[in-house]
Amino acid sequence: MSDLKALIFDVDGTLADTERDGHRPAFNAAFREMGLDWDWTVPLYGRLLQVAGGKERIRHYLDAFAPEFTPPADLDRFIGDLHACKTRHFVAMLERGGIPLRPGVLRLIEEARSAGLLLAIATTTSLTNVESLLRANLGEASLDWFRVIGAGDVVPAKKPAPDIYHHVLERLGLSARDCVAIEDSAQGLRASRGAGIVTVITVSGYTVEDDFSGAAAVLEHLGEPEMPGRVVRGQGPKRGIVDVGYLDALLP
Ligand code: XBP
Ligand code: MG
Repeated sequence: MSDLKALIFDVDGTLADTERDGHRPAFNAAFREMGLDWDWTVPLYGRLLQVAGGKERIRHYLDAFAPEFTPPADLDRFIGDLHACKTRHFVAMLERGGIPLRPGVLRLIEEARSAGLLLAIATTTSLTNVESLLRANLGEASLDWFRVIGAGDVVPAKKPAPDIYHHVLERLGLSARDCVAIEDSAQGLRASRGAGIVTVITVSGYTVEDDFSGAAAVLEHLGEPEMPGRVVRGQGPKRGIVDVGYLDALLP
């Protein structure tokens, strides 16, 4: 192994399939708690996912799907409170162990750590959600496995803007060619490619139909010895298992 120095993981759809059965019901629980008769169904949520960021997604919903809603005087405050309520519901769901990691995630993280690679996270979701997901699935100590966790509002522009990846590279002290990113969505791919990072896609529930032009490979998931991942497009790993050697070989 030679050039690869760090793996940068997206969270939602990559570390875990969080959108349909995690974030969406958490939003709906928050709507109920705040006395709103909104219901984000599975298909509607798929359309709302075109906008990255929970707060931004609520605002988009109001603009595009709830014209009859009379917004309160302080809309920013209202959206902020509603999103904070949603985050509480999402974290409670994680703490109940409701959202496991996707196939191959823990295996690859452990392999990368033993190989001396740096680990980082570049996500649109909030830091609270990231820490709760890691804590619930990997234990408290796992938070220290990641040299950098770039999340949520730490950057001005969310995916597909490359800001969060630039932020993570800067904090890692590395350049794009030292890293490989693992993403699940076209938005995420545009962000990582916008920062010049070689990117592997593991498609998730809502992103199967996305345009993954520019991805080094598009895979079903990272694979396990007993559950190899199918190759959707591009040069897949041997035996359907993404390992450090395969990722290193993707670097120019
Ligand atoms: C995906 C997102 C997030 C989540 C909701 O993040 O767009 O906004 O849908 O999380 P990722 P918040 O970059 O990890 O794929 O409500 O915390 O924004
Ligand atoms: Mg994602």
